Amino acid sequence: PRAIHRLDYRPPAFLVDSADLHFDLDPAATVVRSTLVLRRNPKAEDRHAPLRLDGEGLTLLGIKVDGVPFPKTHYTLGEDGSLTVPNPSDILVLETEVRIAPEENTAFSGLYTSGGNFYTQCEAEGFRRITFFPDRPDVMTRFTVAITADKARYPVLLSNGNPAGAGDGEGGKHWAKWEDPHPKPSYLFALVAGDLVAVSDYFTTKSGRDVVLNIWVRAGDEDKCAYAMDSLKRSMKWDEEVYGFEYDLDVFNIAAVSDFNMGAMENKGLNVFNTKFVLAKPDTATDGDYQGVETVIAHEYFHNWTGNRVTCRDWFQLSLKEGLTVFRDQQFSGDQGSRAVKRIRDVRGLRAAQFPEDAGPMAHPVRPDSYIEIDNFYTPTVYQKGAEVVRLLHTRIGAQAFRRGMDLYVERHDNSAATIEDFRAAMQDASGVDLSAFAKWYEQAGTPEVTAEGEYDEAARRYTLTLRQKTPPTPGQPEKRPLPIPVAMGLLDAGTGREQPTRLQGENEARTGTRTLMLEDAEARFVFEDVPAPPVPSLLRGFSAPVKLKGLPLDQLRTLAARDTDPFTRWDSGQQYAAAVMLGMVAAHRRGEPPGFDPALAEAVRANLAGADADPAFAAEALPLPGEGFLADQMDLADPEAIHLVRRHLRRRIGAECADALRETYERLADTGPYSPDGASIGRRSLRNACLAYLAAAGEDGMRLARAQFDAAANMTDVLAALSLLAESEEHGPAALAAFHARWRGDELVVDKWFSIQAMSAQAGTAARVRELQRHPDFSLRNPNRVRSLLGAFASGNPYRFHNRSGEGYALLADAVIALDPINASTAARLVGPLGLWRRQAPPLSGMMRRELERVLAAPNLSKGTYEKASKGLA
Ligand code: DPP
Ligand code: ZN
Repeated sequence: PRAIHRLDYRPPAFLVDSADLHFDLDPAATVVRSTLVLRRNPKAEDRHAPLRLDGEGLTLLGIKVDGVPFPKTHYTLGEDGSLTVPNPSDILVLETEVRIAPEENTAFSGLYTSGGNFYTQCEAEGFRRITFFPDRPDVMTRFTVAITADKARYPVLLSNGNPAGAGDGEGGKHWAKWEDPHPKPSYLFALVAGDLVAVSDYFTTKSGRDVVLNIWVRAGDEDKCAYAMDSLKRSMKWDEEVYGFEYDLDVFNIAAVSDFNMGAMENKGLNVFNTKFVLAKPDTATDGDYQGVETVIAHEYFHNWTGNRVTCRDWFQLSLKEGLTVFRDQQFSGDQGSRAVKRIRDVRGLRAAQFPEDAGPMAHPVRPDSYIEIDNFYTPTVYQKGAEVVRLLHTRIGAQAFRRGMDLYVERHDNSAATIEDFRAAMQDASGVDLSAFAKWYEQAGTPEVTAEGEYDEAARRYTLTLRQKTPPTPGQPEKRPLPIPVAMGLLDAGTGREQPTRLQGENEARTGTRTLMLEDAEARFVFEDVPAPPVPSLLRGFSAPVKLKGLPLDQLRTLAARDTDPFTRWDSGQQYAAAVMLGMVAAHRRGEPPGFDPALAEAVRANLAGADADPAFAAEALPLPGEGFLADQMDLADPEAIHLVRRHLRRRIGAECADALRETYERLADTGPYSPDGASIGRRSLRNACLAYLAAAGEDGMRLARAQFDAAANMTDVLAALSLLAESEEHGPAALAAFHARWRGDELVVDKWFSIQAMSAQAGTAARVRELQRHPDFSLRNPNRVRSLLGAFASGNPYRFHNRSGEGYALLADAVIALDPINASTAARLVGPLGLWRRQAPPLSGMMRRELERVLAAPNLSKGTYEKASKGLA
């Protein structure tokens, strides 16, 4: 397989002024007729370039140019499936008729069937599996779509844009026509057809237009759409208020499908969603699911302006739309509830997924330089780190200038395909701030490490803070340059813990509250005057940059955890303190010494519970110990077993020492009244379940409490929290799991949870159990949600048992990847990721992982996506 390079970008030879598509739908043989009005691109470099249209797996039935059948001698069909016209005229009308087989499409890219209905997924390169087209995002076209299908089997016929007619045809068929007035790239094309029902509502835009909102689901799921609809309306309102972005069609359709490779897709006017991010009701969906629905609905809606109206020139610019849109959905979710708690959760996610990626074999810049399979680059780096980089710009120029920059960006690039440079230029021009140094954040992979050193001069009442940065090498980038790093900070008085005003040398007046220092070079010194006593620096408030802050002394972390004015730093300092203690215990364990116990950890839990009423959601974030992945990430070589044992030991010990306070909080927060997914209620449930987890870790009393909660709870959040604890118990686990399955076997999203809980169990037999579960009648490799719920959860969510000394965890993952690759390559390529991180493990684990990766690479006819992941993992 060949790599595509960013610097090889050339403008397209031809543009498509309009595309008229006609679909005659049939699961086994759908016929697609396309009429393209093509025109040579005045900006193309080669004025005589051939016309090349992408295609993949299409059976060509007919072809005409300017209304006349086109002889075979005038075009060629390439081995890759493409169609080339070597000597086209500068303007031509190309008509093609092709046949495809949607029911055989198990890759869920292009047009496919699921549960008897038709759906599409075209990002990034699925449209070429539907018809011949220049399938690249910088070709923006006006589409009209006509769909013909059997009326009884496919009563609903949807595509992008506005409805433009419908009627009955012959032989029990009917048709519908859709017109999208906005030019768009082919990756935003969508078609949905089948037996679906709509939950409908409307939204009045700021200029007074009524937009019809429909969520299309299978009959029986109508009662699970309310939260998605509510989230959609709030998103539409928020985008008008915060960015001035108004919706631009008469109808906004969302269709939910249970076979979907990703979370959701922002197709113009017709979003297609994984059911996981639409369907929610209290007895089947957890608080986390509700938050996922809100976030993803907002994210896809926000793409209407950042992604659709202004799209990406090429796929190397993917973060232009994804980083920006994640940033926008994070702002939105923060505005719906607690900004601090939202920030904590987002940073937790970044550290869990993006930091390891940035330290592994697939490390790549936010704007990558090359790829073999673009599907492999829908990554935490492009999305989450991309959002952090947008946040850096926002922090640097301020909210008002950022808004002016967005206005300018859209004014300049509406209805066109832009680059990351274009975005930065708009922000720079609107703010008047030179942002050129920030380009490096898009170009350089790896997570910078920042260290701080403070020096207090008592006589001069002067405090000197030295900040240093260093980014470790990543594949293909051995040398790293310093990046501009905004460090939001303040100084606390070490004695009282109170925040001090700060005056930097050269400033006339002291400032109160958080200020931002810019670390632009490898090292910078900041001298603070009038500092009456040695201070405790509070650094990286609000996580002002996606870096690792290292080496703060334990006593300072404790002061910050107890006293800092910034909630993020308070939370993070507590986690960093616990992590440092736990890593010390891991080292002791490896030396064969007893683990010991730091009473400060129990004190912190008690203090947290005592103050929990002020902000239960924050307390719920602060209560649990840092996760196993976070700890592993801070070791030169991970030791998943030692980490797990230390963490389990501590949970048990804290659970026992703080039992009274935990129990008291648990009982005080008992849920009364109907379920509500608002932030405060979620916070109370999270805190209560965090207490329960400690109590259950401490022993049988807690387990009985979990059993009672499992039996009595009326919402899935509480049921599942209890079940995950019971599943760790040989006594309670089997009965609870069986009862859960019997109750929910008809609900596929809940059955996914049943698989995940077992995959994430710390019990000794888990790897064998995961193998066995692949033969369960409810398991199927063909459903991506099911694959993720069992195999993804095991490999990414259960480091202890995935890294079983026997190696059986690795072998079962490799087997699954090899079996899945011919069915659904893009999901297989995602699944292989954890094996690529073998360098993080010590022998003999690393060698076993490597051998499984080699076995994957040796599989015949490997897809290019899985090849890319496996080969880069071994390189
Ligand atoms: N573009 C989708 C998203 O919204 C994923 N393909 O992230
Ligand atoms: Zn997106």
